[in-house]
Amino acid sequence: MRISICCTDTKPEPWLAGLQAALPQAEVSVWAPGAPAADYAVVWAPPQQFLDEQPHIKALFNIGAGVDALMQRNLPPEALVVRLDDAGMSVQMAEYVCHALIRHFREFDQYEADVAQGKWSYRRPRLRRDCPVGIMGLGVLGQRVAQAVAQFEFPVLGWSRSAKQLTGVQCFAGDATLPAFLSRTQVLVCLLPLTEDTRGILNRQTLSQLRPGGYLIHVARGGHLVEQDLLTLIDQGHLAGATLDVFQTEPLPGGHVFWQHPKIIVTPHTSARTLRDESIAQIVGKMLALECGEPVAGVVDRGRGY
Ligand code: NDP
Ligand code: OXD
Repeated sequence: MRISICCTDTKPEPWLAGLQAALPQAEVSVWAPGAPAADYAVVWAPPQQFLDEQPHIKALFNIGAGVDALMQRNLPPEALVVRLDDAGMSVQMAEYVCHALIRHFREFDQYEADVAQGKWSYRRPRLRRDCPVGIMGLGVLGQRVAQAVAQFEFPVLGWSRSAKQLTGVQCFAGDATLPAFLSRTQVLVCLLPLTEDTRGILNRQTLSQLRPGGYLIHVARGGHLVEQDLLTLIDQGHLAGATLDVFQTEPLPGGHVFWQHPKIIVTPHTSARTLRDESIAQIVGKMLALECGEPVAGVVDRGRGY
C-alpha cells in the first residue's frame, strides 16, 4: 500500500513517522511533484497538482473535521473523501464553547476589570432561563457541545439540516425553522460546515433575529460570518459581543478592527486542534477497514459538501 502525505501548513515528518510506525508494511512518503501515484493520501488543503497526479487514489483522508478547503479543488472522481470524525476534537470544542459562554454569562471580564481597579463590587446574578444557547450544526462537534452546555443547566436549542431528537435539546431542522430557532436564542454557537448553503449565514438578517443583547460564539469557519454585519449589530447595541475563533482571512490581518474591539474576543483558530496521535490511529484504522472492503465513518457526501 502506498500512502502519500500532502498537508499545507503542517510539518510532515511526525505524520510520516507515525503512519509508518502504525503501518510498517506500507510505503509512506511526503508528496513531491511527480512522485508515483498513491493508494491513499493524508491531506490538508493540498495543491491541485497533487490531486491531478492521483487519478485512481482510493481515499483522501483530511486531517481536520472541515473539508471546505478540499471541496474547492477538482477531486479525483472515484476517491472517497474522509474527514476526521472527532479524534479528540469534540472535548476541546466543548471546553472552548463552555469557557466562552460562562465568561460572558458570568461577566468575568467585568469582574476582572473591577478587581484591576481594586473594586469589590457585585453584579446582579443573571438567570440561566434568560440565556438559551442555540447551536447551529448538530453533528459530531455540535452534539458534544450541546451536551456540555446542558450540563450547566442552560436551556439548549439546536439547528441542523435533518431532524434530530436529542435529550435536553430543543431541536429545529431545515431552513424554514431558522427564524424560530434564532428568535429563541440568546447565545448563538456556530458549528456548521462551510458549504454553498451556509456561506455568509451569519449576517445582518439572521443575527438581528437573535434576542436583544444576544452573543455570538463562532468556531466553525470565517466564511460563515459577514464581519461588517456583526460589527454593525454590536455598535447598534442589538448584540452584546462575540467570541471569534475563525475569520474571513487567517491569520487575522494586523490592524483588523477585531483585534482591539472591546466587545470581541479573538482566538487564533484554536478551539479544537487536530491531535496527531489520535488522528493517525483513526486514519490507519479506516485505511485497514477499506482494504478489507468494510465501511468507514466520516465519509463526505460530495453533493452536500460535508
Ligand atoms: P458534522 O458534519 O458532524 O456536522 C455538521 C452539522 O451541520 C450537521 O448537524 C449538519 O446537519 C449541519 N448542517 C450542515 N449543513 C447545514 C445546513 N445547510 N443547514 C442546517 N444544518 C446544516 O461536522 P463536525 O461537527 O465534525 O464539524 C463542524 C464544523 O466545525 C467543521 O465543518 C469545521 O468547519 C468546524 N471546525 C472548526 C474547528 C476549529 O478549530 N475552529 C475544529 C474542527 C471543526 P445534519 O446533521 O442534518 O447533516
Ligand atoms: C478542522 C479545523 O476543521 O481544525 O478540523 O478547523
